[in-house]
Amino acid sequence: MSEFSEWFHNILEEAQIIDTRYPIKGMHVWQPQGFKIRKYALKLLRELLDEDHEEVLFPLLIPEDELAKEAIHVKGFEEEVYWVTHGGLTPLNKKLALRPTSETAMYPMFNLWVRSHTDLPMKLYQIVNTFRYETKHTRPLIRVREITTFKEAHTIHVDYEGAQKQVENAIELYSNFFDYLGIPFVVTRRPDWDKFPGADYTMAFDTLMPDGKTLQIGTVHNLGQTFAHTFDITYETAEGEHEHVYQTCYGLSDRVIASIIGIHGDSSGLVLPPSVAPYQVVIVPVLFKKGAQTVLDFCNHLKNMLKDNGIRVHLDDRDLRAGKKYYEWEMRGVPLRLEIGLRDIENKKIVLLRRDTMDKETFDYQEETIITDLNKILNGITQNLKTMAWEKFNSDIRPATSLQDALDILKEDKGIVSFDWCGDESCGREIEEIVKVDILGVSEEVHEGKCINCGSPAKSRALLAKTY
Ligand code: 5CA
Ligand code: ZN
Repeated sequence: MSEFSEWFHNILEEAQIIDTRYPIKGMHVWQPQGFKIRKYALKLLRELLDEDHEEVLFPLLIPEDELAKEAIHVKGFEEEVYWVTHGGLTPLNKKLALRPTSETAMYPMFNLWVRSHTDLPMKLYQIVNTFRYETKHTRPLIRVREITTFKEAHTIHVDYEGAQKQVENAIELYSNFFDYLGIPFVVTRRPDWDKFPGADYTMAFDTLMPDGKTLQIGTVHNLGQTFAHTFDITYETAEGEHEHVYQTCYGLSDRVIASIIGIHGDSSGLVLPPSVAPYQVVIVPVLFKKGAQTVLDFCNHLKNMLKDNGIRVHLDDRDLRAGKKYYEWEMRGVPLRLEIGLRDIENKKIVLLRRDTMDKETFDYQEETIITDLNKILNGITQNLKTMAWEKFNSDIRPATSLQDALDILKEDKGIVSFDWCGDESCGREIEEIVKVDILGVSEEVHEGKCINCGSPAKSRALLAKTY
């Protein structure tokens, strides 16, 4: 197990995020702390999606004939589908699939729902569990067989431009989401041989985990009219003609939580952005016999004030050594710790520890401004986490001018290698063969330069990395 992998497993257990001992491979239990992080991350995403999408909920089971309708799609998923074959003791006359994703659950209904051009665009999403019988090595939150938090959006448009525009909108929406969480990413267009089964093209978000491997944390697919033809989803134009729709879909998974934990965490444990921290502030009273009640009263008063102002706060008045409490809240990633003793109250001071920098400072306490002051610090933590993560990320993207160069970088420094590429599939596969890692995708067009492998004119800048 790599050092990071060991750290990751330990922290999931110690911080009570996920229990991996459930007796089915690739299926895990969300524990209370993990569930809260998940809940707040979902809240952020829902706020973004709800601006112009509507939430729906489809059944888990998909009839075999619907799943099989779209040939390319089913081919892509056939080895990963779990099947329900019986109802009790009775064999079902039609097998039912546990959704690996919901195109084939939703699109037969879209066929019924879409009538007129006035119904479009239609932008729907659901947050559900999906099941994939992954054959690659499973890892908690990163590669699971029950994706417990699959956020899938599906949109329908009258024309190709509408779908293409929506791909851009979705990229912007996900970029904002990852920005709130301080997760750095690159967006690339996946090579054709690596696109979503049934898509015209796939745009993917990748981040870097501390072990130097990239993690695909989201994808946006332009489905063109493939599924519209398969499921005969049509609308009536203003002129009374019937036309097939254009579609997109995009999704995120439990990997969002994996990247928050992996990217911001440090040797003392979790470091949580305030937006998803179960507790944003923890108050630890420093108690001695003398004045203990005064300190507790003050801490309670402060706690209630923070709570009334929407800050998630916890007062840790357990009868434990302060050091033990500090260790625990650091490990759990609480962004801000306030330590308050009798002397501090008398001097109108509090001691404040920032989890992101571990800086301790003594802070002037003023009843009138304490909320604004703390919110300012919390925002500062959010910003700083994002800045630190992006700095690290950017320094881990290195240009290569030859394949040997790429090999050296991948061996020594890991991370992402950028290079000029002709865009040709056979050349791309050759590159992957030689460097033994995947081409993530192409990031931007280039107008000069030669392909790193075959020497023909390069079309774009592409990225190579060892992936999860
Ligand atoms: N229907 C489309 C859009 S929702 C779809 O299924 N796309 S996907 O296959 O690319 O999955 C969306 C995202 O889920 C991926 O970008 C990846 O971040 C995540 N994901 C895929 N498989 C797993 C898995 N086994 N465990 C955790 N996350 C996964
Ligand atoms: Zn080439």
